[in-house]
Amino acid sequence: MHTIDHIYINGQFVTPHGTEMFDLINPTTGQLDGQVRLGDVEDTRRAIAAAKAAFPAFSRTTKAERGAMLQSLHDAVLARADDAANALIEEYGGPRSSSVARSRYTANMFLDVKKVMDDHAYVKTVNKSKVVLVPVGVVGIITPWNSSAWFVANKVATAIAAGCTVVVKPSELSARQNQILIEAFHAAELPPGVVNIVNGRGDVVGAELSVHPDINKISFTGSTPVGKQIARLGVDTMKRVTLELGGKSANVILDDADFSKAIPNAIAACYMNNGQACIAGTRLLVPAHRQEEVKALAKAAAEAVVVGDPHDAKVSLGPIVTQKQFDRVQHYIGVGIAEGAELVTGGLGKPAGLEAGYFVKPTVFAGVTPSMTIAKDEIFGPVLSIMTYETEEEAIAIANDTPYGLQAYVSSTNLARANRVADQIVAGRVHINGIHDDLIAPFGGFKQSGIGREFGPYGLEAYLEPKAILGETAQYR
Ligand code: TXE
Repeated sequence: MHTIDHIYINGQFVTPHGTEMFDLINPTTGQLDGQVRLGDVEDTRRAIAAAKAAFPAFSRTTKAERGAMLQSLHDAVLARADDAANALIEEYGGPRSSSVARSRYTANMFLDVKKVMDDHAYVKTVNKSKVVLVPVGVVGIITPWNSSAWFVANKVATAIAAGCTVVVKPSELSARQNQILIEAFHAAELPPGVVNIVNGRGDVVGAELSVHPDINKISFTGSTPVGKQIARLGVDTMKRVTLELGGKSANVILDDADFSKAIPNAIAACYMNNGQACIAGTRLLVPAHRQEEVKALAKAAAEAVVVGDPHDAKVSLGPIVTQKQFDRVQHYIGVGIAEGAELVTGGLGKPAGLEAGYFVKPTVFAGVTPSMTIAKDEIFGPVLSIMTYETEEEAIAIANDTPYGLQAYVSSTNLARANRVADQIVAGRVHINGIHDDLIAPFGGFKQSGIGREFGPYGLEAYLEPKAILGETAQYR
C-alpha cells in the first residue's frame, strides 16, 4: 500500500489542511493499491502564496543559475527513473518498455529545455527599441493522468527556464508518479517556493488556481470541456493560458503507401499509451478500393498485440486507467456496433483471462462513416475506426471534418504528395510515414484541441511576456 499524505509547499513536505483520502486502484488487478490525502482551497492558497513570494528573486536569476538547476533536476529525476517506471506501470498500467523509456525521457526533458533556454535570445532589438522577454509570473500547472509525470516535468522545466514559479495540481490518479517527481525536485535543492505541488480535486484545487488573482498563467493538459472551463474561470483575471486538449487524429493512407508498414503503424498510432493518448491516430482513412486489404492487415496487427499485465515485457497493451474510463470505452464500442459499423476484431467485454483488471480488447471497426459517434468523439481506448475515401481531396476533407486539430498522420511513398496532403490538414503536428519523436518542435492544437504550443522555443515563449523599452536603452542583462 502506498500512502501519500503530504503536499509540497515552500520547499517542505507538509500535511494538507484537506482531509479527504482518495483511493488509488491498480488498474491491472482492480485492487486498492494506496491512498492519497487531498489538499483543499486553503492548501492551494498557501502554495500560491509561496510561489508568489519566491517569484521576485527567482525571476531575476541568470540563465546560468537556472541552467544549473535544470541540470540538477535532470540528475535527480534520472536517479528515480526506475521508481517512476514502476509507478507508471502499477498506477496507470503503462507497459514496461514504454514506461521505462518514458521515465528516462522525463529526465531528459530538463536538458532539452536547458538547451532551448541557452539558445533563446531573451533580449532583442525590434526596430529601434529593446525588447526584453520577461517571465509571465506565477504559473498554475494542471495535468491529467495519462503521461502525467512527463507532462509535469515538461511544464515545470519550461517554467523554470523562463524564470517563473509554479503550483502544480496533478491528476489525483497520478499521485505516486508525481510524488516520486517531487521527491526528486526536493533532492535537486531548488530555492523554496519555486515549485509547489498540491494533490487535490480538479473542481477544488484546479478551480482555485484558475480563479486566483495571483496566478498569472495556467498551463493545462486534459479534456476539452475542462480546458474551456479553465479558460472561462481565468478570464476575469486575464490569465494567459496554454491548453493542450483532446484530439481525433486522422491517419491518411494514400494509395501509393506501403500498406504492409502503414497499417501496423496505424494500429500502433491508435493503441499507443493503451489507447489513452490525445495524439492517438483514431481515424484511419484509406482508399475505398483497398478497404478489404486494409481490414485484413489491421485485423492481423490488432490480434498480434499482446494484452496483459504491463509488468510483463512482452505486453504492449495494458489496462485502461479506471473502471469509469473502462466503462466509457465499452460504451463507445457498443455505440459503434449499434450505429452499424462493422466490427473487424475485438469488441465488447474483457479479453479472456484478464477479467480482474480494466482490460479492453484491441478493437477495429470498418465501414465507419463521418456521422457516426465513434468517428467524432475522443474514445480514449484501443479502438480504431477505418473510414474510406475516393479521392485525395475527399481524404483531406474527412481528415479536417472535426472540431479537433491536434495531430495527423500521412503515409505515401511519394514524399511530395505526402507533404502536399500534410500542408492541407489542419493540425498542430503531421507525421509522415510513421510515428516520430521531436520534443523541441512545437506541440499543440488547432481549433478545439487547444491554445498555444509546448516544447522548444515556442513552448518557452508561452511562459514569457515581451516588454519593449523605448528611447534611450542600455543592455544590462
Ligand atoms: O480529464 P479532465 P480526465 C480526455 C479523455 C478522457 C477524458 C476524461 O477523453 O476520457 O478527458 O479524463 C483537472 N478546474 N482526456 O477526467 O477532467 C483534473 O483534476 C480545474 C484528454 O482525467 O480534463 C485533472 O488534474 N481543473 C487528455 C485535469 O484537470 C480541473 C488527457 C484533467 O482532467 C477541473 C486526459 C476544473 N473544473 C483526458 N476539473 C489529453 N488530451 O491528453 C478537472 N480538473
